Amino acid sequence: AVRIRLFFGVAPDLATTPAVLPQTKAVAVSLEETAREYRAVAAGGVAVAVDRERGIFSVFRANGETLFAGVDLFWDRDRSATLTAGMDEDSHFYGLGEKTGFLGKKGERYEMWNSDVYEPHVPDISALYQSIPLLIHFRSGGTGAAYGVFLDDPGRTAFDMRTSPDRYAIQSENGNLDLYVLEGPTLKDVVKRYAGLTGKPPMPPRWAIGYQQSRYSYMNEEEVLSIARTMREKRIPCDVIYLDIHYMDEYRVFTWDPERFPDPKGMMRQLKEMGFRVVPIVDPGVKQDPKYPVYVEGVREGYFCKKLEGETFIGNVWPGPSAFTDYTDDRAAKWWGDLHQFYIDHGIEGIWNDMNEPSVFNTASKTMDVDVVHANGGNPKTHGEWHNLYGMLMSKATYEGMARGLGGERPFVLTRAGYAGIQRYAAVWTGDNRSYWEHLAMSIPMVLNLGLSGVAFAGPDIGGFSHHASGELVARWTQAGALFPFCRNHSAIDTPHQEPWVYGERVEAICREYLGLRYRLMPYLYSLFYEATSTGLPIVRPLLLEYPEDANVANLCDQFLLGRDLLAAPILRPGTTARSVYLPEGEWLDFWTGERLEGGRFVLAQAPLEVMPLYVRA
Ligand code: MIG
Repeated sequence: AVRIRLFFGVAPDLATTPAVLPQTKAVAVSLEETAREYRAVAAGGVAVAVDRERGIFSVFRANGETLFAGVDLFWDRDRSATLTAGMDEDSHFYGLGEKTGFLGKKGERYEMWNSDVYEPHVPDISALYQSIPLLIHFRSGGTGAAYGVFLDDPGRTAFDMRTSPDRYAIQSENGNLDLYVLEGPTLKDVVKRYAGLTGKPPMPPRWAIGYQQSRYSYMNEEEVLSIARTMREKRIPCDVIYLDIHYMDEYRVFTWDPERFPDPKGMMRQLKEMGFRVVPIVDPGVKQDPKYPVYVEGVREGYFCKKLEGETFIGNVWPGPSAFTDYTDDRAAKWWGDLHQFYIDHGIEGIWNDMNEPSVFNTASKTMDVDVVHANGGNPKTHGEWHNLYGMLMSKATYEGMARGLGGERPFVLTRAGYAGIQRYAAVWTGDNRSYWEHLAMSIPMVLNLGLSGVAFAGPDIGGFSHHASGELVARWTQAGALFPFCRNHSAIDTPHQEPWVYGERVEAICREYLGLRYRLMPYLYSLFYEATSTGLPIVRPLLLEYPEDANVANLCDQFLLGRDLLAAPILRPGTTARSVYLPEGEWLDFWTGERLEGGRFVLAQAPLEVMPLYVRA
């Protein structure tokens, strides 16, 4: 990779953001100067040429092939910056983390600004909860060369592959062009190089790879225990039950509601006997309450975010007016992490971070004011500059605090918001989707692009969060979701319950069978998680990643690979009992019947409600 820093006027802070791991390998670079350009050539690696007059740059491979072909570079009066680079009809774009739409991002424009989007996630929504400013440019045909551009700017940025037919644009509102070009040559190499830059996921505890059941909210001890017992009675394999915001005392984090959960230790003991883990939600907002020790200590020690003029930033969230920890301050982050001893003392080993964009109810921006200052160890940043890092640094503090308290056991953290590098600390779920067939279909490209963007451990709310799910939708979504890296059914308050048994015996049996399949595949899944920790490659993959030369798969995202060897083709529409499936070159076996099928063609798969078409590479 090569890092390129472009700035207007005063030289900026050259430190990297916390997204990038310290790089230790020294590389010899030779510099050449001609009348037109400066040229830097890394031994055996890439070369960068900078136009002396216009500042425009291009990046080349050692063999002279052009990767990033700079076209234009300018700053507006408001100091926002735009950089454009060449593309053509063979160009395809991937990555960008958690975005709406299909696998291929050509013809789209997206922004990076972590946002709590309760409205339906439709193609018009340009920013969701995660911001991963990694764009992968892949050219089909010919050499099939791929490279990545990572814009390490945690402020508001945009990627525009729509407006012009022959160039794409990268924009930064803060004018902060801190770019890394990742040279490939293959797509897999880009993904691996990006992992070398921003990190690989740690191995999760095995239970976190199991099926997980959630609800906003299981309202009290009795309800939690009855869900657990029903799972066991009905032999639905399940490892985890979630506690949403009602477990807390008036939404104060690190507390229990004394009426709903009068005996949390007793409840935890019973759940443990039945083999369940419990993952409680922890939001960043700390209730402003002079009788609440967490708030008082945070104010006294100066751990909360402050406005430029010095007063604590207070925003309304579930607990009412609340303060927000400044996770860029190491002391504050350590304090927050250590507070989790409260949960560890109850036998809890996993934490669910929500609302950490951060989402704020009463500000016009729906988030923290952009003039809040993050201390960042004496190198302060405004919230406008570092907004997209807030959620990741919360999950980092949580992960590290849990690791300190768990004495060698692997912690599990689930997060809604994140930035490049989030994979080092947390799994990601894709937020408030809906019980729409369209959202089942969209969950596949979303998880696939998250995987290409470093986040291997991801998944949607199976069955959909808001709106009412039909049994047929829950059956189909569970079939697909059983093979997603993160596998959790979750539903919103005021929607009908969505556990596998609420739609009658047929749907229940289908859920049992497919969640059972997940557990039968556990050695394979576990190995894929291990592979992700060592290479950074995703667990579920677009066919494109394994068959980049196959023109049929460039935007194929109604089917996916689990690792290299299993191909799933879920049903994504109601009342559908057959579908076409593309089998890539080679021989494939129908997982259910053992029938041998020649690849490199479309086949018609029969798929009654009990069947999700599934194939094994011969
Ligand atoms: O304002 O904690 O995305 O999963 O159930 C809503 C309640 C807050 C949003 C999360 C959702 C969770 C809900 N939360």
